[in-house]
Amino acid sequence: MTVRPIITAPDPRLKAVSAPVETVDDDLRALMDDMLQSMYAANGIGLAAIQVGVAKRVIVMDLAREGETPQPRYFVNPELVELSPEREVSEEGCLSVPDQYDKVERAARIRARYLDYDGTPRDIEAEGLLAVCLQHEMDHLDGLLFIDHLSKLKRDMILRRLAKARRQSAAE
Ligand code: GNR
Ligand code: NI
Repeated sequence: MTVRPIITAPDPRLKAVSAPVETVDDDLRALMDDMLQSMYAANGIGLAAIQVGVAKRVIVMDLAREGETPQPRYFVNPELVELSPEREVSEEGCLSVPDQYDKVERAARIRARYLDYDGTPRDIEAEGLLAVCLQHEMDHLDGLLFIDHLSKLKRDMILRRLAKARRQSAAE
């Protein structure tokens, strides 16, 4: 297993629309294993394949808190089946927009279909953090970041802060 570097904005690869996976085989499971390790190494709770430069519709996630038993989840070719009309605002961050946070409004509850680690079709109903994270990750599969849900003013401010932080860490 390998920890892969995570791509950060404004890398144009993050805007790619990822392609559906044809078969869940050992090669894909090796990618999912690498993604999970990369996510843990970066202290994230979710990761989409495009964040490590692979344009496939694959997501890994673990919402267990530090000290709790790990609870890895894998979603291949996820599709939203239902979105609640009720919406909820929560604070989001993204490993591809490091150290920047803002409030995003999304559906409070969702239903989704996907293939699991073994390629078995599954259905999931989600609310709370799981619903937020799934919608955030599924956005990545369509080339969207959480900052794309903000006003242009806020988005540009975050991108400027990111560029500045990068300049400063490069100068050290
Ligand atoms: O680690 C992450 N935390 C997080 C917090 C609130 C809402 C969404 C997320 S996902 C993010 C990891 C990431 O960038 N996944 O794409
Ligand atoms: Ni993200």
